[in-house]
Amino acid sequence: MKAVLPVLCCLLLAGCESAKVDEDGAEVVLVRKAAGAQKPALAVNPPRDVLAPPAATPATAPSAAVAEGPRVMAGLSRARQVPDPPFTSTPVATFNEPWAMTFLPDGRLLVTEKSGKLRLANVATGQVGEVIGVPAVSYGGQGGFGDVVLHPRFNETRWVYISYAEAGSNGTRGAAVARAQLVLDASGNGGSLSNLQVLWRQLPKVSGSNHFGHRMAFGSDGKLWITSSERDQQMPAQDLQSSLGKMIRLNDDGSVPADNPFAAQGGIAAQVWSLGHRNLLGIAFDASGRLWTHEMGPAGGDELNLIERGANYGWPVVSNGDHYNGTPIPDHPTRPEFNAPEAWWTPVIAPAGFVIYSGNQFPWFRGQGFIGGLASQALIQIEFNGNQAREVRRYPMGRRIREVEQGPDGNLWLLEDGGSGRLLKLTPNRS
Ligand SMILES: [Ca+2]
Ligand SMILES: [Ca+2]
Repeated sequence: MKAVLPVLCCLLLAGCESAKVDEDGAEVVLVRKAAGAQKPALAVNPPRDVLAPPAATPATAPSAAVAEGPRVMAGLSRARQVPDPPFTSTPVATFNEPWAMTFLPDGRLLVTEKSGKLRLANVATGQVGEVIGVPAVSYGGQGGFGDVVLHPRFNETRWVYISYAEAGSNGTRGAAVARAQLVLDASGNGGSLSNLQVLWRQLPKVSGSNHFGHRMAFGSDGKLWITSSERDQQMPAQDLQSSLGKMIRLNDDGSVPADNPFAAQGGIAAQVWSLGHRNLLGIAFDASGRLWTHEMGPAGGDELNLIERGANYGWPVVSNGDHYNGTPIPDHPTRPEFNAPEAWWTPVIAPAGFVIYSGNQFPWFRGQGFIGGLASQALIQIEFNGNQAREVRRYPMGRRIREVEQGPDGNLWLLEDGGSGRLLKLTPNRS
C-alpha cells in the first residue's frame, strides 16, 4: 500500500511545482519521482479543485471531501444538523509569509511574518500594524520568525512568547524561544515588545535551514511546551543530550520542571518530555488535557501523535514513510517498543498549524481537531475518540494552509502560506 499511495500526492500537486519553494521542498522531489508509477487506488478531487484561483469575494468551502471515502461517510452519517458545507471562508487581510497567529483577549490578532515582523491586526477592519522589538531572526529556507503564543495569565503578566530561528557561529542556526511584555500603542494600531528574555535555545546549532519546529503551547499545568524538530539531522532525535527531535517542557520562566521524565539526567535531557520526533509543526491540548502533535514524515508517513511522558516516537529508526532517496525505513508496527502514530498519512498532507475546537460558533465541531495542509492545500478535520484519532473530512482550500486558530468569537481562522498569504475567517453556514 505504501508504494501505491504516494501517487495520490502527485495528482494533488500536479502543475503546482513552481509554487512550492520552501516547506519540505524535498516532498516535491518525491512527487516528481513517483509520477508515472502505479495508478491511485482511491478517488481524489481533480487537480482543478486544488489549483483553482481563490475567489476575490467570500468563498464557500467545497462540499466534496477528498480522501478517506468510507471514513467520510461514517463521519457524516451521524444524526447532526450540520450544514454542508459547514462554513464560509472570507479573506480579511494579507500578510507577507505569515507563519503563526494568536488572538489577544480583546479580539485583535498577532501574526508573525517569517522574515521577522510581528503584526497586529484588527480583524474587524482589516487594518494591520506592527509590533516592534522582535529579535533578529535567521531568515531563509524553513527558518525565520516562528510561533507566537500568550502567557496563560496574559492580562496580568503581558508576556508574549515568540520562537524564531537564530544564527550561530560558522553558518549554523537553531530555534530559540523568548518572552517579552507587549505594550500596545494608544492608537491601537501597533506596539512594542519590552523586557525581552531568551528562555530556550535548540542545541546543538547546525548548518542547514530545515526542520526547526518551534511551535509552542501552554498546558493546563501552566508549563510551556515547545516542539523541537530534528533539523534534518535524523539520529540526534534519539539522543537525549540533543534538543533535536524532542518535545520540550519548561516552566513559564524557562526553568526546568523537576517532574520532567529525564530530569535526573540533567543537561538537555532534563528539558525533554518525549523523543524520536521528526518535524513537528502542530501542537494542541484537548479538553481532557491530552497533548497531541503532528509531524511531517519523510517520503510518506506524516503522523498525528498522542504525546506520552518519556515515550520514544521512533524517528529515524521507524517511520511509515521512506527516505527521499527511496531507501526503505521499517514501518512502525515492526518495532512495537516505539510509540506509533494515532493517525498517519501517505500520501502526505504536509501538516502545519493545529487547533482542537472548543467554541460556540460551530457546536458540531467541538472537540474536533483542524490541521492546516501545505502540500495538500486543505483543512483537515480530525475526530478524536479518547486516545484514538482519525481524519473524517478534508476541505480543499486552494492554497497551502500554514496556520489554524480559534478566535475569541468562536470562528475558525486560517493563514495561507507564502508571499501574499491571506487571513481567512471561517464562519458557520446555516443548516
Ligand atoms: Ca496559533
Ligand atoms: Ca513516529
